[in-house]
Amino acid sequence: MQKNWWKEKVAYQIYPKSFYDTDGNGVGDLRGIIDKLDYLKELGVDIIWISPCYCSPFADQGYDISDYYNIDPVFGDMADMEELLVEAKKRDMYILMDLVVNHCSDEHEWFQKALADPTGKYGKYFYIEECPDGKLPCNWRSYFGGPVWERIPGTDYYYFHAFHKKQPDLNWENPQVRREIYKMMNWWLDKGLAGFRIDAIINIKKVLPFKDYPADRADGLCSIQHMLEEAEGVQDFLQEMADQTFRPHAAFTVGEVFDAKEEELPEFIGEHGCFSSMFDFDPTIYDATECGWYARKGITPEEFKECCFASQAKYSKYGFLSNIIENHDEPRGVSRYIPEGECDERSKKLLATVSLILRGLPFIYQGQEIGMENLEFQSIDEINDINTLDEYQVALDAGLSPEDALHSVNRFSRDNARTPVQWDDSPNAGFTQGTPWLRVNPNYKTINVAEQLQREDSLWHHYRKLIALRKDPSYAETIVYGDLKPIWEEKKNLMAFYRKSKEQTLLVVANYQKEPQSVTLEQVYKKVVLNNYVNLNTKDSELCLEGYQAVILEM
Ligand code: TEU
Repeated sequence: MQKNWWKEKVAYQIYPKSFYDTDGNGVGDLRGIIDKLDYLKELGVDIIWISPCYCSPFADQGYDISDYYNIDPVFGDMADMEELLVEAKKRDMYILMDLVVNHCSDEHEWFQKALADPTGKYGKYFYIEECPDGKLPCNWRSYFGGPVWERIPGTDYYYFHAFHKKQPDLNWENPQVRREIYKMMNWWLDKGLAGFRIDAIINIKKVLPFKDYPADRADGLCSIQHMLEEAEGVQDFLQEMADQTFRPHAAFTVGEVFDAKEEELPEFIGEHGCFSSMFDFDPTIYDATECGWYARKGITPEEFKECCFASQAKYSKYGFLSNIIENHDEPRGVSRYIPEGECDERSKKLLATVSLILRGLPFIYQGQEIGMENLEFQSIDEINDINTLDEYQVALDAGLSPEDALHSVNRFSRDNARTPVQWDDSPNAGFTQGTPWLRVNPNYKTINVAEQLQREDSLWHHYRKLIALRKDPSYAETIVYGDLKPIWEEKKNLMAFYRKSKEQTLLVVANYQKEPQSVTLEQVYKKVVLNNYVNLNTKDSELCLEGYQAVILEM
């Protein structure tokens, strides 16, 4: 395995709207990130990915960009961004921005010009088709509901949007569009960015000409998935992008790549891959269905374990994964991967242990380090996220009562992860002096950063120790570059694996249930490296683990 500086680091995702508000407008800001850099440094974070903070009308919370070269005033200005880059550098930290180039906002200048002249130069920046008889060019369903086509008012022209209608797709087949995008990326990299997280990137390649696939719901539309499976040639664009931008800057990049086929992995993350790394989404999509969120059944500890081990086996042959248990599009990891009613600090520490010691680069999502949980939204009016609002409608259309529909979408709502970070137990969890843009989880009185910082045995300190272990010269080689080998896979609710380097073997054993469970070690251990419980009960070679106990042993 090739060594790279970034493999030895730990990354952290900031969703700026909900991180820390310094000006009292109820929305987090760049100065808030600057204020918290020392906090993140203390935790052990090196790489920070900031979700979009460019100018945006916020139809999709900033994933609809109207000006790639400016900061939205709600977050501050370019001087703040420049200061953030300088302050991060002083602390040996690296800033990644979110690269959202499958689409822009309908309020972007390019699209405004396209609207004014659909067949002109800027019309060709997008996918615009004339449909005089109103028959759409294809029957694909947009990710946020309804057809991917939207009529340009007062004309017979329709434009394509894979996501919301305020997110028109950029036409990557047009070399001029690609040049504009690379120019913008280089402009940012020259400013001192370490790299990018790359949004929804598989979608840039379309099967053309547009055509129908069999409908998969009563709306007569089909999932875009069918098209993505057939599309070929995304690598031509991505390799060109890497040559023109990332490679000359030696940038670090992590791709949001869903459902890559195994044979494509070398092109994504191999030695000559277009990206440094990509996220492992296999556990997050494990129970996804074509019907919608309401029909998802959730994931058990056994299934989570199988998923993690399968990903490790699949990706590790080709490159270095980025591991997550949550992000801004997912429910909170502790609410999803710990069975209902069993979520407490010990089980949260177990989840932290198994996910941070897997092979790959850990990305911690803001608030994960204190175990922030899902929020049970009381009414659909409390939901801001367009994805959730659409899935609520899908559930109603499928015949669920409003209560059941709300409950079913609550479990997967993207707003679960977007509630403000709980800094302390003062009003609004210390996130803002104003009115927070999204409801604060009322459990902030007990789950907050201030309380966990001062308590040595808190989840926060457990994360700090796990991160420190990854960097400790006595263990780093094994944890970062070592092989991963599962053991006792057949034992129910036990997640255990070896991490091995030439010189060293570590064993992670996690009892993923509330009842105690025992295992017989294959060899004696030298040392308990980390334990989420006060002691470790051993009888000869037998380990007797308490419910949700997780240990790391040096063999
Ligand atoms: O997400 C891409 C994506 O495929 C999402 O539709 C994802 O499947 C969904 O959010 C899960 O519920 C990226 C961003 O991460 C997301 O926040 C944006 O909404 C989306 O792109 C459009 O830019």
